[in-house]
Amino acid sequence: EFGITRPKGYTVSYHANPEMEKHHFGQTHPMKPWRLTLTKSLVSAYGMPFAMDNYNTRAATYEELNSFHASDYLDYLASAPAEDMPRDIDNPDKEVRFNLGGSDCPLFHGLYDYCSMSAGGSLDAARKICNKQSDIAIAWGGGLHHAKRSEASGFCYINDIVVAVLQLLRCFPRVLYIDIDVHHGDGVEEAFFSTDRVMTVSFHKYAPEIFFPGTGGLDDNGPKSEHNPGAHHAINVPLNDGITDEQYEHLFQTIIGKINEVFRPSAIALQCGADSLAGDRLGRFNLQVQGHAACVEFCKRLNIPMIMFGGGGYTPRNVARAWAFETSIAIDAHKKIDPIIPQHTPWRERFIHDTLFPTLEQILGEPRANRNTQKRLQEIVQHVHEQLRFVTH
Ligand code: V1S
Ligand code: CA
Ligand code: ZN
Repeated sequence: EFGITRPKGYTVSYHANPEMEKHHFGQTHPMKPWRLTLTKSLVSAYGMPFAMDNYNTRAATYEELNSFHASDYLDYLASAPAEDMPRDIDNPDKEVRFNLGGSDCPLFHGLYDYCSMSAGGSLDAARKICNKQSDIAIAWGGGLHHAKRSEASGFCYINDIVVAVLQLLRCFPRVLYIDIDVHHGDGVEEAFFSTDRVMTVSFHKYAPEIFFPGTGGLDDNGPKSEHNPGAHHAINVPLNDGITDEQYEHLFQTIIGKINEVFRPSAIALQCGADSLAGDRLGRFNLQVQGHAACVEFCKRLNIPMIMFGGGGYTPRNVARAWAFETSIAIDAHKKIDPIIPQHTPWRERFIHDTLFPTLEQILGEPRANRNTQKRLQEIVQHVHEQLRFVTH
């Protein structure tokens, strides 16, 4: 592992806070902040920190969160009692209004600290990109793409991505947001609906009514009014169960390659949700670490300043594999690292299989049926190309 050296000619920064990882959403809740600890343990076991600038992230301030979120929402988030505490008499009303305290977005101990640390990491990453101290900044504790201005949603309370992209917009004319989480990046899409300075692209499982959050159809490209500069700047790639590495990589490269030519982003915000991997507790796809990571590598090769965020990912061993390998891509060490997980990796037994790249059979037993036809994927590419004809600057 001592063969891992700093990449030549560019800088990568890694933003994490071990305090964040100690928070718990509750016994049965799928979101396990501990997956960040497992990721860091693998990144460290491979010696990758030697090749990066490592920052212990601070909590974002109220004012920073306020750049996107409403004050009444933040005030409530900061003061809301944990679920097992005595409730305030007028609060049930606010919990409903802000979608807090249900099973998806429980009020747990230290919630505000957890949220502000997640956003602090993403914001630090954005600042490093802005002031050119980093070319790639990694914030695996962020990527919480569902949170709205005044509403929690789908395990997300603070939209760290929106806060970070708003920071990028201070220094870059155009930002491309790409989302490979299995869920639709609805919160980020909605936040930038009315600007042509941000293009959002989400790849996701789409089945309204039965799969969360139910939005992100092929035809949903932003409000199409004559006066909306943001029209056509929301791109959605709705997919069915069981998509394979080969199909996904091809689709991703075709679509992102074309968007890069047309939109010419000056910075990229890449949400790397790992619930699109095969074997994820909530996911539906057949992606392996190789296919997921190929998307990251493709973005890296565009040579545009980039933030890599985390996001979903509910089978911690697979999340750690993907994000550790994607960290190695950022530092250009992926061809050098041994696929066998180092002997001295803490919690090594949690990985079950001792490789970074288990086979689909090892992950799943029986692979999930692939419900994506070539014909449908072609239609999606065709539709995206048509949308991009409207994009000029
Ligand atoms: N799919 C799914 C799912 N599972 C849960 C869940 C399960 C057990 C619990 F103890 C608590 C919650 N919730 C959901 C989804 C939300 C998925 C969020 C994904 C987040 C992300 O990866 O994109 C980014 C971090 N919620 C729902 O489907 C909503 C319900 C409609 C059904 C489930 N119940 C529990 C809540 C309402
Ligand atoms: Ca997505
Ligand atoms: Zn997700």
